[in-house]
Amino acid sequence: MSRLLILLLLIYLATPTKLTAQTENTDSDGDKLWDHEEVKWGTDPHNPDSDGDGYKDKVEIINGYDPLGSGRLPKWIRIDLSEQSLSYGYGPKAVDTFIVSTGKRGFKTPTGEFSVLYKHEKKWSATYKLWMPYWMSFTYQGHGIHELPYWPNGYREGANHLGIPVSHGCVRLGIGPAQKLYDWAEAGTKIVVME
Ligand SMILES: [Ca+2]
Ligand SMILES: [Ca+2]
Ligand SMILES: [Ca+2]
Repeated sequence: MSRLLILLLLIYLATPTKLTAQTENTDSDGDKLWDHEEVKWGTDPHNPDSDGDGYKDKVEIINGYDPLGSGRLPKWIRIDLSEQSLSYGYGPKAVDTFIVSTGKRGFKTPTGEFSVLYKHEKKWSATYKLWMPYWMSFTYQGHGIHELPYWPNGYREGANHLGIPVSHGCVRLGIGPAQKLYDWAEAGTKIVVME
């Protein structure tokens, strides 16, 4: 073999992108979680059922259970005021991200750690005389997450307000995402509101 061929072979073998591509497409234990995903979750890439409870790692994860022990993975909702976005997930997994509208100047949505206090499919705001569908309360001062509100005459807050902080402190979600989050979250789900 010529020197050039040997050199090319060495470069080929030493190329890191090639190595990355290999681990990304490897599922050593056949549990349908790639090896690099197992690293992220902390599960054993050489054992399809890391905690030995009879359920495969991937099966536990897609159903929201802890692949490394008993019980469910903790659910979380994260609201980013500067990004005007809401993400949610469980354990290290982010499920989805939605655009929101949070509190305007003087009505800023409070930052910190909260949890879903209670849910109500269609809550009436006595203060503002409007309906707030898919309501999830997270403070005792009346802050909640809900769908774009609408008035008794049927007029609905415009979706063009999403991405702009124009609410009275609540976190407004679009039609579709609001119900999706409402159906997924439960009383006690952790909520973090950050700047
Ligand atoms: Ca695997
Ligand atoms: Ca595994
Ligand atoms: Ca298991």
